[in-house]
Amino acid sequence: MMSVTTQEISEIVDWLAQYGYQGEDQGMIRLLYTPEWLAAQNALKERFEQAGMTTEFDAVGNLKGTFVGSDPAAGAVASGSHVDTVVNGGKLDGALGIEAAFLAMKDLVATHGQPKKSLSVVSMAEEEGSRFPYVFWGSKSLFDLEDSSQMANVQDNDGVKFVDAMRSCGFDFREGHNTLMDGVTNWLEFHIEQGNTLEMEGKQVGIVHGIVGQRRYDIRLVGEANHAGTTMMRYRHDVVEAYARIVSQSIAKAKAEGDPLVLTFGKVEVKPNVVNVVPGEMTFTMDCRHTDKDFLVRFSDGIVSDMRAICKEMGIEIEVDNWMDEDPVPMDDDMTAVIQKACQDCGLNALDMHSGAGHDSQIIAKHIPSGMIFVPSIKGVSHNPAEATKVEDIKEGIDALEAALYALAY
Ligand code: HGY
Ligand code: MN
Ligand code: MN
Repeated sequence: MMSVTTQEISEIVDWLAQYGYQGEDQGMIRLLYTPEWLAAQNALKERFEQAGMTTEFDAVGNLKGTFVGSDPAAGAVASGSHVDTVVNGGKLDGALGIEAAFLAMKDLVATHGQPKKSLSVVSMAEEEGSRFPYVFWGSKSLFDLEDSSQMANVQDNDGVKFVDAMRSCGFDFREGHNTLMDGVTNWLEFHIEQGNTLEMEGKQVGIVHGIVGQRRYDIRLVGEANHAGTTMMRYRHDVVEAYARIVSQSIAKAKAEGDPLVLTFGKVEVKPNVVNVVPGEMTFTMDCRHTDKDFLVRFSDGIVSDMRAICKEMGIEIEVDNWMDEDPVPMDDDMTAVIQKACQDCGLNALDMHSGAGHDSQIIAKHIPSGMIFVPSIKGVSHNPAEATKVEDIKEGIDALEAALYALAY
């Protein structure tokens, strides 16, 4: 067993990356319901079928490929991740989880024949929230949790409506129960760590015991656009000054709290964004994460009230939209034990750790016993064209994935 080769890994990573790769500097852009997204899903479907899998799309565009098991009553073991990327991301975030599951399952069937439980690889439609302000659209749809009423008027930065983009790819809102994950008894997600802990600790794989909670916000400030030359400083309602005070004060508070709290102001748009105009309006985002739910709520609520106080003092209006609020989620103990034994059997030195990144598994784990395997990210870099993992590390991780899938499905 364990004969997935580094050549197979390199080939499939570059093969799937062709759908949305923008070159070395721009990296990957494969956003939900874009032509490159659809091409990737259809190419995966074809590749799954060529390998002897049955395939199925659900209403919104989640794809599943299955090696059918000998005992239909025994259910299925599923593994996979999300096919969408961030803007200017890497080739591995999400995609590698789909590729690793496919290669591991294909090798298991080639080595051991038909499994008792079916083996299913899932290519989730969307996880990042990079095109539309909604995350986990794919995994939430699997469990009838997606809120389609929230999407009716949602559009991307170019004004393309979510509904139109979805229907242009031949998909639509779900009607009734989503059956794609019916009968799945165990879930495993293989993912790059996206941090530098494994590299710093000299470990080959990470066994994830829990995923952080995260809260994401869109914030809008309205001050007063004015002449940069004639408006004295004391008469200004300058939204960028307010933003600068908010960000520096909030980041200082986050640093004072220390790990594992993280706080990010990742996106900012200023209007009119002109050199000689005092900025009158702006929107920006905030992303706050922690492993402890109560602390996350307390800290992030505190930051929002600080924002309001600064804006009140400066005579600036503020609107806060907390559009994402996901709890920290533990992985299943039995699944973690299966992964630990698989790593031991493969002679890998594993690290028990939490995930600072959000993953589909934090949605799936609430419905199906779930576990995650991490492989190291070189220099901890991710969400960046330079995102990379040594192919030998990926192979060792897939060995552990394969051993875990064998223990669960044969
Ligand atoms: O943002 C995240 O944590 C994930 O990569 N979507
Ligand atoms: Mn990501
Ligand atoms: Mn991811």
